[in-house]
Amino acid sequence: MYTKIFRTVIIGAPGSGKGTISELIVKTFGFLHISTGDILRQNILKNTDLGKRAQQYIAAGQLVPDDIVTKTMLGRITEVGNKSYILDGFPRNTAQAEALAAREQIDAVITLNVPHDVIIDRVKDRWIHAPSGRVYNIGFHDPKVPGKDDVTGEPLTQREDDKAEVVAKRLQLYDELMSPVLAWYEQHGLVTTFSGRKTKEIWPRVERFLRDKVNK
Ligand code: G5P
Ligand code: MG
Repeated sequence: MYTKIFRTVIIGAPGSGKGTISELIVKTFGFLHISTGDILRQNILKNTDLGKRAQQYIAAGQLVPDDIVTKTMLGRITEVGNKSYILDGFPRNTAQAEALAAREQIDAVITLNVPHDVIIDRVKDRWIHAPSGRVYNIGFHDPKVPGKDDVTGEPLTQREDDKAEVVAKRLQLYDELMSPVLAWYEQHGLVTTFSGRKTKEIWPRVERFLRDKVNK
């Protein structure tokens, strides 16, 4: 679709809409969506070694150890090769950001800034199709058939880490660990922040921003 390879990172609190905006970027610009959370959940579902190691951390709202995540994500980036992509959920702390910077030249960092009260309210209604990573939300993006994935018809599930007490922990961890990462990307002039309470308001601005960038 576009000739220039464009490497993007999307950053935002849990439930801020990273997955939702990434899917819109996939549909509009043809970038690949590389989501750490989706990869980890798929591994849990398949009961792989990675899944077995990651499960307890995810359920508790803690980060999966850096060595496992970094190896997995850099491996995935290698597999992807020379294609435009959007990284969702990686890097998640300074060590991961340094490991990524040593390997890849990132062109833009998109930051989603959604108030915590909005997030707490919306994750209660999140349903996912874990094998594909497709995300739904009751009243915002309903599945065509209640409780079923639109594409496969398989049952939807709720995420174990969307329980209120785990969400609170994830939000706190995000603020603590991502501030230095964002500061580092800001120093490099890479960050553009999109604030709002609704994806409907945020997406048109992200789309315009990316269109300008990829057309340059
Ligand atoms: P994840 O999977 O990366 P988080 O915590 O970063 O998880 P999450 O929860 O996946 O982020 P999101 O992708 O930002 O949120 O948001 P989303 O799914 O698109 O939107 C949230 C909900 O709101 C959806 O139901 C959506 O339909 C709905 N929605 C969107 N827009 C609107 C709107 O305008 N209105 C309404 N009403 N609804 C809307 O990470 C999970 C865990 O994996 C591990 C950690 O344990 C982490 O906690 N992990 C890592 N560990 C170490 N290092 C890493 N790099 C790791 N990455 C993941
Ligand atoms: Mg997500």
